[in-house]
Amino acid sequence: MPLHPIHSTSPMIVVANRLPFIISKDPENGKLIRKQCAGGLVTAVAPVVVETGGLWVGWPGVHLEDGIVEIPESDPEDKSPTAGLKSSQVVPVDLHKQVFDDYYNGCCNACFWPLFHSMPDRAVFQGDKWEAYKTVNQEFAALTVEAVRRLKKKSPNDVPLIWLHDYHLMLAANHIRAACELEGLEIKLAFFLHIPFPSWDIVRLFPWDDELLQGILGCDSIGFHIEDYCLNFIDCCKRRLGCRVDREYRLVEHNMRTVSVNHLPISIPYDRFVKLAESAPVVVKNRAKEQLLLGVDRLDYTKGLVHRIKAFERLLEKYPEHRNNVTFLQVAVPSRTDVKEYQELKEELDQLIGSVNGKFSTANWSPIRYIYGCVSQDQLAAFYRDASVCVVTPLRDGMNLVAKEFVACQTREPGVLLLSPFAGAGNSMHEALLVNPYETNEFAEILNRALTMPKDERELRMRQLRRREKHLDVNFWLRSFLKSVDCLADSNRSASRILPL
Ligand code: GDG
Repeated sequence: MPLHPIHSTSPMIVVANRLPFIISKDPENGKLIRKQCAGGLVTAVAPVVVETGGLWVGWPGVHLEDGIVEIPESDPEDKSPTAGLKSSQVVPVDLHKQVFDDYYNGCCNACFWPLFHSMPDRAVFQGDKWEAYKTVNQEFAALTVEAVRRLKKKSPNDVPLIWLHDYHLMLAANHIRAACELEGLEIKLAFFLHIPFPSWDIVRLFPWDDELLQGILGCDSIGFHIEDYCLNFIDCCKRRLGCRVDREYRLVEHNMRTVSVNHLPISIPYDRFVKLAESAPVVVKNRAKEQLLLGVDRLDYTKGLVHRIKAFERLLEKYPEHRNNVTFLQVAVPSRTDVKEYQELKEELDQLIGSVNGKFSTANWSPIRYIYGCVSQDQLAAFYRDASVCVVTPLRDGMNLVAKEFVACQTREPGVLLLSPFAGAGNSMHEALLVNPYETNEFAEILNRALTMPKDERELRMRQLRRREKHLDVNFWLRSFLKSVDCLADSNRSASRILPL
């Protein structure tokens, strides 16, 4: 549960590509069990779904045709945020394997992911994949309407709040709206995008951009991480669809409805990370002798991992005094491993890291420690706490939670955050050192500046960063969202009025 319970006036139906846990078979007895995903979204939102008696609609991570017939109840020992979520509150979306593959890999990952990260050369536009995307969005919509019926049967006067998540579900809203209107079911519809919303120049490359924009506009309220993405979206609606818009109040008129566009920067369960850091095992014993540069990312081409290693190599060339003292620890979580581009990226990174290590390693020291895999949250918190510098340098990123988690875990000697201006987080974490990941020399200079920054400057910067992130945590994000859709129960309203630092 969140530390400060957040009350919604409406039962919430979350609709996301994935359920808040993965279902798998217990290897010992073959029984179905829930495996937790510890993301910020689940931590913040699952308790509200539990508390409002709402529902979570999503793909269970396996195809039901693989033999899964029902959602298991949570384990009695389960202390995760989804523990209170009864199996009756979970709506699994059963999708045909081929259709799912075309929708998920063919359209979401091969087209929307690169396009929305402003990398159009990587985007593949295929009509049949777009058709699969439409089909899957209709299926999600149909199950969501079914979920509304269930809630209405139980309490007819409630107005369910449907919250659609991310680029997988940009076309579901109009189907839900039409079906509910036909049956006289009153609802509120909101959408939140976790990745950037690019400029009109990029969006117009998508051959079916009008359908896409109209799909998103099926919601009453649309949320993006930062103001730039809001303005990009509003601009697209005006230029492609000819909508009347108000940039100042962030409103778009479409189909006789007024849609509000809100910037809602997502964040992390700050206090939970502080607690983790306080009890995490020691990684660096003596910072005077050993400095850790840390990178934590999914292995994805948007995260700028190759650029980062090249800059570190340049640092070691230009500033040999760092050799033997500084280690770059990169945690790269495997992601989309069946996609060729991701396999190629892994090979490129493996080779680059091998060559840098070969070039500089001595009998007692190697410059790069590379973990290709997922570490536990305790271990992650230990890395965050003991790192001298956290290097968050994506080429493009919706927000980036790693930057925020690092700051929360800096409970001892203050380190330095290096941040790309192309991450949404770069918009508000002003005390970080900003670095353009494309400029290797400048990048190496800033790495050196971070490693040699005086303690009082580090302290000052980190104190400010921590104050802001503590206040603007994931619960603040959730409250701001509920306020924007007018679903925040009164007892919480005053808390959300406190202005950011
Ligand atoms: C998308 C958007 C936006 C990473 N390695 C390990 C591990 N992690 C956890 C981190 C963090 C999460 O994964 C990564 O979140 P990011 O925000 O950095 O990036 P995406 O996965 O691309 O997320 C992004 C986000 O959605 C939210 O809206 O900020 O811009 O791209 O929480 O801690 N966790 C564990 N072990 C690891 O090795 N346990």
